[in-house]
Amino acid sequence: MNTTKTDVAIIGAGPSGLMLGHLLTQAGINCIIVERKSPDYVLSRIRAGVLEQCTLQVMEKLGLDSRLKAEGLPHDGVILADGERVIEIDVKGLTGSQVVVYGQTEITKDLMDASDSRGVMRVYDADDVALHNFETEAPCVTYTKNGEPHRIDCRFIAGCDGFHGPSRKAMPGSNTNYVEKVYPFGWLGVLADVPPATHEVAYSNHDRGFALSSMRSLTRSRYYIQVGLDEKVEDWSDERFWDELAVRLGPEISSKLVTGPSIEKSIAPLRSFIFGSMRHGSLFLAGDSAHIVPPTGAKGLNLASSDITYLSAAIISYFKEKQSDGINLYSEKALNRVWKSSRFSWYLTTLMHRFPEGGEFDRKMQVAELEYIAGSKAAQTTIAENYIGLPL
Ligand code: RFL
Ligand code: PHB
Repeated sequence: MNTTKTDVAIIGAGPSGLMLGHLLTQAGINCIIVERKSPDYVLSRIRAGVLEQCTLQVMEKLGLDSRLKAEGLPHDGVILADGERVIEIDVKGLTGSQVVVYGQTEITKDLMDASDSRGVMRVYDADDVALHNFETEAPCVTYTKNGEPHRIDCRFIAGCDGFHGPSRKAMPGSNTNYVEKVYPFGWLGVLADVPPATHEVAYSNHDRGFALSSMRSLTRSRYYIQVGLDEKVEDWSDERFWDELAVRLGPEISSKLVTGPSIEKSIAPLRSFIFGSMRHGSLFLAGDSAHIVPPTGAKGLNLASSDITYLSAAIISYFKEKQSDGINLYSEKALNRVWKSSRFSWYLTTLMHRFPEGGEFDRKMQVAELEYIAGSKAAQTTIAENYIGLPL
């Protein structure tokens, strides 16, 4: 057995694990990130695109925001539509703040590219990662690499290993201590090198179902449509996707729709999941390992950033100032924000999708609510302040 000692063993090299690894290393705290996949695989996952201030602040604190500042596209508004009407919400005017469109893949790349020069230790292609003794103050993480067994002894373990990783599964009550809502549909997403139809992100609730217009750059678009859980990607040719999208976005937005060959196409199910506790002894959960939100509202990556902001401060204060308040309050503080973001994601999901069991009454309520939002500054302000992200 090859044994190493460090302060914090971090499981998972997605955005949560990399942000935490960088913040701890910057503060002079030793850590090692252990990742199951290869660097190329991690970078090939197409996911989030809308960044709140809390994510921007992490990158700024690390001094890794030069590309983000140069290439990220600030968005001053967001659009809600119902297939006919287009409601433009002036997010900047109502809140004084903005979101920035910059792919999660780019954030991950920026963090990965700076890891070696900053001494952020990472192990990729680690198999059989397992957590031990985290009820004590001397936990450890074991894994195998190229068939060789390894062990990392540490003071804390940070479970940043996403929804399917081993950290939450190792927690007591992993099968019972959670609250979940599974939605009866998924999102079929397409990435294409065509100019976006809207500059602002547009969420549309058409009679035929939900559609979303988003972008990664001025020449790369990201679109989604709501599909049934039994749908298969193979059944959606590019042509069928573009036709359906155009109808659901409505005539005004789709008049600016430019189509082209897809470069990625996949279906993601929608669910909300919140685990009851983000700490047990020396083990902390952060990001998707502790909670999942449906993508409506773009909160997932941003919640990972707020978790990491709280967790890094707590761990730094523990090592540097010998203070335990931060680690003791971490779970409560992080979950407080998670619930509020989950509420907004649920609200927007409920408002903007067609539910198979929903009858005419539900549809009329959605239309009435959109009508109300269109005419109410108070309603638009509520949406805007949630969209830019609630304060930390
Ligand atoms: P990740 O990104 O899943 O990373 C977890 C890492 O842990 C590794 N891992 C393991 N490592 C070692 N041993 C094991 N046994 C392991 N098991 C797993 C994994 O390989 C992986 O590298 O979680 P993290 O870091 O917490 O980050 C969370 C975000 O990725 C996620 O919340 C967002 O992508 C959600 N999301 C969005 N969030 C936003 O803020 N804005 C958006 O616009 C947005 N759009 C989206 C999204 C997620 C989507 N999908 C497909 C889930 C759009 C989509 C379609
Ligand atoms: C995206 O650009 O991928 C995106 C935008 C807004 C969302 C979800 C995903 O709510």
